[in-house]
Amino acid sequence: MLKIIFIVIFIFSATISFASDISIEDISGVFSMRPDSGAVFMKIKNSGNTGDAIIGARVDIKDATVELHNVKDGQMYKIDKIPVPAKDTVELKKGGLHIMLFNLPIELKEDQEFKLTLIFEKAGEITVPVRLKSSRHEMHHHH
Ligand SMILES: [Cu+2]
Repeated sequence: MLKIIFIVIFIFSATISFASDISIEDISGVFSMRPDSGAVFMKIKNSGNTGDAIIGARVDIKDATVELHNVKDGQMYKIDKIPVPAKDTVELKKGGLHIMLFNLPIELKEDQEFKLTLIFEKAGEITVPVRLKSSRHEMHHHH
């Protein structure tokens, strides 16, 4: 009897994880001018028929804080959610929407992997690996 319950739970949870219409591609990250902050970029694809939105995020780094940001007239500002419309792809990129990391420890090195968990209104939590490049490296590319 117990065995049957386990099997049922397993199938149920497997269905949930595959039911998500959200997929995440091209993840990149960069340290900001301040070494204790950084920004994460990616493409978020919604292949479903229902709109979704990122409503929060966290990282597995002690004391670090995470905000959803957008940029207007060269100034970034905090937003409450990042909408991901049905059958659409939202691009988080430099100069636009991004995930902002604050209070990063001095020990966090370039290319050191950590986990970013995005909280979606409908799809729930999706965790992806992230590495930050130094901003000097990034500036070199853009100037
Ligand atoms: Cu920002």
